[in-house]
Parts: sequence; C-alpha cells; structure tokens
Amino acid sequence: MTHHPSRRLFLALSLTPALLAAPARAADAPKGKVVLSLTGLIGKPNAEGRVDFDMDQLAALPQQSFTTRTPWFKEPVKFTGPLLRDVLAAAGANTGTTLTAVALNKYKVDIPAEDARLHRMLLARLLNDKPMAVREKGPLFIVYPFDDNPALQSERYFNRSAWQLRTLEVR
Ligand SMILES: Nc1nc2c(c(=O)[nH]1)N[C@H]1C(S)=C(S)[C@@H](COP(=O)(O)O)O[C@H]1N2
Ligand SMILES: [Mo]
Repeated sequence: MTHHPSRRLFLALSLTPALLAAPARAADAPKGKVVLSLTGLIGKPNAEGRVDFDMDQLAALPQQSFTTRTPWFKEPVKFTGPLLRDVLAAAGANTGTTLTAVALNKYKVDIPAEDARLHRMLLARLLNDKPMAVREKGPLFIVYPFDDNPALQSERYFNRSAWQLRTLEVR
C-alpha cells in the first residue's frame, strides 16, 4: 500500500497547525496606524513601492524575547518582538545586502542584511513586556542580542541598534 492511512493522518495533523500559525501576510494592508515601512528590494508590496506594517501585524508574527545588558539602561532589560529576519521575510525582502534604518529622529544607519541572518536580532516592540513610548526609544527598536556574544558589545553594533525605527530601506 503506497498511502498508509496513519501516515496520511500524521501528515494532515502536522501540516494543519503550521498553516494556521502562518504569519499575517505583509501583502495584507495595515488596518491601524503604520509604524514601519520597508522600501527598496521588497517582493510583497502592500502600498506603492513599499510594505507598510501596523503594530498588530508585527505582533501577529512569531514573537521572541531575550534579556540583555545594553548601553541605554542601567539594568538588563527584556526585549520582545518579531525577529528582524522574519519581518524581512514577511516583506519578501530576500535579496538585499544592506538595510538602511531611518528613525523618527532622522537617525540613519546602514545594517548589513547578513546581521539579521547571523544574529537573533529583534524588531523589539516591548521593553520589559510593555510597549515603548516614543520618548522611551519606541515604538520600535532594532536590538542585537548583546549578551549572546562579546563581539556584539561594541560601538559598531550599538550604532546599528536604531531606536524609534520608522523605515527600513532594503538595498
Ligand atoms: N533613533 C536613534 N537610534 C540610535 C541613535 C540615535 O541618535 N537615534 N544613536 C545610535 C548610536 S551612535 C549609538 S552609540 C547608540 C547609543 O546612542 P545613545 O547613547 O544616544 O542612546 O544608539 C544608536 N541608535
Ligand atoms: Mo554611537
């Protein structure tokens, strides 16, 4: 028998949750306030030449957390949000080599796209489980898992940690 019934049942059971848990497609237009736009080399635009996300869409992606020391806070803090690499995938941004982050305060920094593959960088939306106000470096903060690797505890990576992030230009 080529199609063993229990094997078919196993496949059905294992595939269904994966489909149900699929992240909200970036191709869906945001319903709420746009908090992040990806421009440039994006494969799934939901607006003219860009992908816009509202906070609910970012919260619907798989969430991860880590607690780390940072240059910005005296005590270690917990960050929560989607992995940057998952945000890029949701936007169909698979080909760029550089991400130019632009913040609400016009701060601008280039991040090698490779960093998002090498490190569990977060697009953090929660700080110690709470949303971040703009005056607390929110609402979105790109953070590296600084305590994973001493090499990340340097100006190079602190510079690439854009808080008040508003736009990622994929180049
Ligand atoms: N939005 C935003 N993010 C930023 C910056 C900034 O000015 N604005 N400064 C960067 C730099 S140069 C460093 S070293 C770290 C720490 O900056 P801070 O000490 O001004 O917080 O944040 C980085 N992220
Ligand atoms: Mo800096």
